[in-house]
Amino acid sequence: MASDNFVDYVKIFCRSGNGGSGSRHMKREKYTPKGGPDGGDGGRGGHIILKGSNHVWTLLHLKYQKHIKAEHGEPGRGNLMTGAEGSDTYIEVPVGTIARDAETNEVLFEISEHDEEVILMKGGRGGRGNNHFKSSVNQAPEYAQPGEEGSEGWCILELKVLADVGLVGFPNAGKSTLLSVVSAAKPEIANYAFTTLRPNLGMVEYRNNQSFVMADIPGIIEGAHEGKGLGLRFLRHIERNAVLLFMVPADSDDIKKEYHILLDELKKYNPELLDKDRLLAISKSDMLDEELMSEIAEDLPEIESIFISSVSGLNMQQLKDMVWKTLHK
Ligand SMILES: Nc1nc2c(ncn2[C@@H]2O[C@H](COP(=O)(O)OP(=O)(O)OP(=O)(O)O)[C@@H](O)[C@H]2O)c(=O)[nH]1
Ligand SMILES: [Mg+2]
Repeated sequence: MASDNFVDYVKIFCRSGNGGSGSRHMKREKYTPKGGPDGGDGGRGGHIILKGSNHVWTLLHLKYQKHIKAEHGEPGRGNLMTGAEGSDTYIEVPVGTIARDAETNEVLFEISEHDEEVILMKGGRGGRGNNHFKSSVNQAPEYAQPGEEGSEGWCILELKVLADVGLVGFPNAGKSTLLSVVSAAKPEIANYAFTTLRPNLGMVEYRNNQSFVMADIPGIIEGAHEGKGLGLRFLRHIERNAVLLFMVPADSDDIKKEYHILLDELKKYNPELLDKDRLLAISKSDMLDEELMSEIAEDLPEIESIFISSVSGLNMQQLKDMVWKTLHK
């Protein structure tokens, strides 16, 4: 069985650092007994920063670290010395991570590159020292600004599946087998439902050294939109421009019907999924002879379809051409 250490969703509580307070120091030196205000500014509080990394693949490392804090800034001091900034706290996340405000569910931003840094929670500004508040009427202000407080709140981090093609099908349709044949990925394959529990990604080499990424996701079942099974959960955040490749096995009793059940689950889950381009592959077609194939071809859903077999290799290149053409149309 696939291990469940593929964590693609975490809720974390973040608190950025408070700004340090400004100083109210008065200059007092041997020859300048009334030197006036020389209080420095407080240091800024530490930010909480998300940083994209190619070295992490999941959000597992955040699953058990729910509270993340950054340091407070130091107060300003005399002689116009600014307080030290609170150090920032970096959270390493995989490329393709989306940050949301947990309260409003609003998407804040997305990390799309290695080393990209975005502030998730800003540290408080340091307060200004009394030196700034000197005026013609008050040459020796006893006042300095307090540091601004840091922010705190719950955030959601979610991982998108960065793929160009998503395989959509009932369990056992042959999705993982297809991925294993067209890419170097080695997903688990077995003759039972729900072999795949987390997405497998594979790079499909295409003509002229071009390539696209295919995602094999867990099988989708009737009632999936009500939370049954896992497949739709991953489909939720597949790349915006991805093509959906539906897979229905050749030995299905009713290919058209099966396709429509899948489509219906997608629609009930999130109608926006229907905005994606769709293709249909009739898998395991090595089980068909010419006659059966043309009989089935008479009654297919009205989308671009192709008979394939990962076992015999039937139409593998044609399938890639079809996907490529759809991705680049
Ligand atoms: N005859 C034939 N059998 C196939 C073909 N592709 C896959 N199978 C078999 O179908 C069964 C299921 O294959 P998987 O690739 O694990 O199916 P899946 O869609 O990934 O299934 P889940 O992960 O459970 O959703 C396995 O026993 C495969 O050997 C094919 O082209 N022809
Ligand atoms: Mg599978």
